[in-house]
Amino acid sequence: MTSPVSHHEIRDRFSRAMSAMYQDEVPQYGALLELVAEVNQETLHNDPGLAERLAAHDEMNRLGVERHGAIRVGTPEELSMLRRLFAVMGMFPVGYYDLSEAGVPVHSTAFRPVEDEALARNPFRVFTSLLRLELIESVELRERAAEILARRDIFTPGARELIELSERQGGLTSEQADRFVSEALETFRWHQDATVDLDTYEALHGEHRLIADVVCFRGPHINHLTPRTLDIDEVQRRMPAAGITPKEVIEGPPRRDCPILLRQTSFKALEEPTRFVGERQGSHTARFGEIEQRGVALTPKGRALYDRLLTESRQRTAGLANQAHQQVLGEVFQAFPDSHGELRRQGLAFFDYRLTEAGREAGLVAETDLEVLIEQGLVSARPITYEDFLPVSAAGIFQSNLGGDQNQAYAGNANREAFEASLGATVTDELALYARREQGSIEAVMAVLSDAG
Ligand code: OOG
Ligand code: NI
Repeated sequence: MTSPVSHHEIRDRFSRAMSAMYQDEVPQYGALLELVAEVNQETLHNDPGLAERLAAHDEMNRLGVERHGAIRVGTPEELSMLRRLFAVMGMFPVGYYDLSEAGVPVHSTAFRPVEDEALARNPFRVFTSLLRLELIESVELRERAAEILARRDIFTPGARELIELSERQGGLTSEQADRFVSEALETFRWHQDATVDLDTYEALHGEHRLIADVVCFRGPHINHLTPRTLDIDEVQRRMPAAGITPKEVIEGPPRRDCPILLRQTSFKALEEPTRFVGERQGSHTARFGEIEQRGVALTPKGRALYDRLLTESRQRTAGLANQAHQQVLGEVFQAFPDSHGELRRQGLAFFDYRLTEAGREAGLVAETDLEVLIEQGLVSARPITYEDFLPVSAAGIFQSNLGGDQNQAYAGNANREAFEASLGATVTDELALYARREQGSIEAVMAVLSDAG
């Protein structure tokens, strides 16, 4: 093959193409992008320290291009082919999310780049859910849904060919990559025409709106795209003036000096005219917009504390509007240390350790305690950004866009093995990725400072 392009280049082209298509399909998403860019710019202007940190941590480049999207598929074949499609772009399944507990009959993973340089280049991720037909109670409906799904092919012949070509050649040329992007895009496009009649749609919808969304259309339309903001509270506040109706509360942890994990909010899904088989008109709500603000990745110990505090806050926040909700969350999260030093010393968050200039000039030193080395100015510690998702928040996003409160838990619980069997691969444990990155950075620092080098 002559001059292949990198997987990262293909991912970058694809994420731009997706964003352009979605702006075209959902004009409110374009308005949201403008608002986010405006607030990001103001935030950087008002906080030069933040701007410096982002630049130093290689995060400034990605800020403008960063986004995630979400899709839902119906069968193991669809999921495993998607795995191969995303691999062409250097995106791999990371994490397993069970949403059945929150009353959403799916389980999910996120396809995303894994390596540092890949994330810095373009961290595009796609939250991908597989419908769990086995959770549908009515046998008749379950069989009906399976039958409908078995009849569709969500990939174009061109996409299938180019995926195989990429696997055979170990990559694509620039021209092939462009064709791949436009063929792949077809899988995620919105279709106004349902593949079923209105009665079938309504029967599936009655079982769960999500089932109708997955089963009744030609493909897994991208249901939202999510730019990254540096100040989610401000974007939420300004949404109404920009003509966008936000979901009631921001999901995730409260505002803090040292942001942790992920905060998210979205705008309500649009009601879209839909044509059903038999020429009947109806509508379907599927697509929305979302924003996210990312903070530091937590260790298992930090995550346990987060989960505990979130659970503790749930009763107290139930039914509250966003401002009051955030206030209560803030109070409960007083118990979560809010300085990088404490997060490190208590082993709550992951950091990337580097030698400072003084550290590089220091030669060999006897000290091996990282905290002391940091105090001495020889080593610096940067928070590692959380690149993944949160099941409770994801359930909140699903729910607000499915409308109503169908949040009765399903009896069938997490089933990672079944998901991996459908995927045709294991999912990478996200915590192991952060731990490996932190450990690697410590070893690199120590190799230079101590005799080990
Ligand atoms: C996915 C919702 C979850 C997130 O950011 O947590 C999600 C969906 O609605 O398909 O995108
Ligand atoms: Ni999302």
